[in-house]
Amino acid sequence: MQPFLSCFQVDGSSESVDFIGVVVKSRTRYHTQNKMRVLFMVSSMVTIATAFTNPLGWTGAAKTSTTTTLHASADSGDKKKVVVLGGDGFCGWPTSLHLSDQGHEVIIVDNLSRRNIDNELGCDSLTPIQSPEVRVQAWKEVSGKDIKFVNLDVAKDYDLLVQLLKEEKPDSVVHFAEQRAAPYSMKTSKAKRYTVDNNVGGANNLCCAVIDSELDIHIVHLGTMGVYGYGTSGGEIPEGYIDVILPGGRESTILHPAYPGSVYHATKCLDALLWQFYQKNDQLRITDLHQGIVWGTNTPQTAKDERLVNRFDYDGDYGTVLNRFLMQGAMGVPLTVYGTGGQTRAFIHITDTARCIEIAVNNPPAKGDRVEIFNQIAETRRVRDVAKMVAEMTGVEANFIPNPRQEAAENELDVSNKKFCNLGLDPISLDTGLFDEVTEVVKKYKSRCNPRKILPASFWNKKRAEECASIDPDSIKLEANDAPAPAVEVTHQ
Ligand code: NAD
Ligand code: USQ
Repeated sequence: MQPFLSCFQVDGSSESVDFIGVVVKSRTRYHTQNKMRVLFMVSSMVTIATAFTNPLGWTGAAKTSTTTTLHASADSGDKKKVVVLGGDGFCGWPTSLHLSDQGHEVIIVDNLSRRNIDNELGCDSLTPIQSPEVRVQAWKEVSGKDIKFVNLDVAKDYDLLVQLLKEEKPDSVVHFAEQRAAPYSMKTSKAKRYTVDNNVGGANNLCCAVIDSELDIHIVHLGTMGVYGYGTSGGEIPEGYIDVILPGGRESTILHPAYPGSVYHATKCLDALLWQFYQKNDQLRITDLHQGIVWGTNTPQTAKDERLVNRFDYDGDYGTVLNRFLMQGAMGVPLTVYGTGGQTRAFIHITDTARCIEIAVNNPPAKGDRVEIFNQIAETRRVRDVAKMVAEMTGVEANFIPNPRQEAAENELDVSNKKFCNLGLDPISLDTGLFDEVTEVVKKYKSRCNPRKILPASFWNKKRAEECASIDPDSIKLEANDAPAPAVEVTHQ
């Protein structure tokens, strides 16, 4: 059998995928969840709450605990201790609050690199996010629940990571702590190298740390739909694995071929191989969530107090398409549709992100099971159709600008999300009613917007940069009277 990563070839610029000697036999082999696993748990916990900041740097009440967990798996209803790596970020913060709200014990780990990248880019969240210390204090006041915060670099502070796991003995580690913007990952050689070092190094460190801790910790990783790529795949994309007939008629089940569209997406493909290896070699229990584009701002928990507000990225590097369109519509700026807008992508609301993580935490694979893979999406939509929805709602025009990305101009996307639905998720769909929540947030904080940051600022290659030379960041101006800003040059591809 050929190595997994060489199971495809790229047909020049057409972005089609051609499997070499691999015939897709059936699109989905549903890996049945054993939802009724018997649970045996003997837990002894010694908790010493102290008011100091410990050597790992967390704030709030520090705890030393010893927990002996004798069960291999658990179903819903079981309260867990969860370390959330990247818990200060857009997905990590609301997920941490949701888990805490549901009665799980949460420890956030974050090195605040995302806030530092904002400084580097001269940008900021549209919403005024508070420091981690203020955030956890506000949550304590609102909910009565403690969340610890640990400032640690998952990709660099290996010994501290092992120490944290040994001391806290979590049931699960949810891993959000990666550089997640495709445009930023394509910005410069420095950004490409940082993205690979940070993301792949962090994933490898986490596996090594779980092994060194000698604890049976379930890893839940945030992957991406982009691992499958956006060449039209000719059918429904299954959840992680496909059944194939190899040359010679041999039947096999393999990881879906990887087809990344950016350095960032490539790191998620590399992560996926690491999960496969460490599961096989060390029987680590791992769930990889192939998530679509997250939209929305607040969740029921972050909406409880202004100090809990979630971050909102609107800039050309970190802002994602639907939230950008909603922000542009609310500000009267023409919507920045790249190319023809024929790109079809998967979407999920931020509230469902948090719900999915809890479902994954509550349903770990058994020891020895293959890596569990879920497609974490609600639905798929074409970018120009999303633009049309927002344009109709706001009265702002869609502006088709040259595409800064090397990607298929048009693609179909049909994705299975049966596993989460079978485990109880009733996903929120794109709904103009919910768009209001985002536009209200945008209007509230519009004075914080820097219009120079709205247009794309990272280009996939020299050709794309040349094609985008007409894009002038100064062409977007937010008038005091809210008049729509002048459109940038329109180019249809
Ligand atoms: P984010 O950048 O807002 O949050 C990531 C957090 O991780 C940040 O707070 C950052 O400071 C932290 N971090 C990064 N590297 C770290 C390191 N080495 N050590 C400690 N902390 C580190 O991103 P997000 O939108 O919340 O995404 C979270 C995860 O979900 C990412 O892995 C991303 O790939 C995945 N994801 C996001 C989306 C989306 O639309 N936002 C969609 C699919 C998947
Ligand atoms: N796009 C526009 N106009 C914009 C911004 C984007 O037309 O103003 C287009 C892009 O060209 C692309 C599509 O919209 O075709 C999606 O772009 P995006 O920035 O919303 O999403 P992407 O770069 O794929 O990355 C985001 C997250 C990433 C996550 C991924 C999930 O930043 O962390 O992994 O969504 S997925 O796309 O399903 O792989």
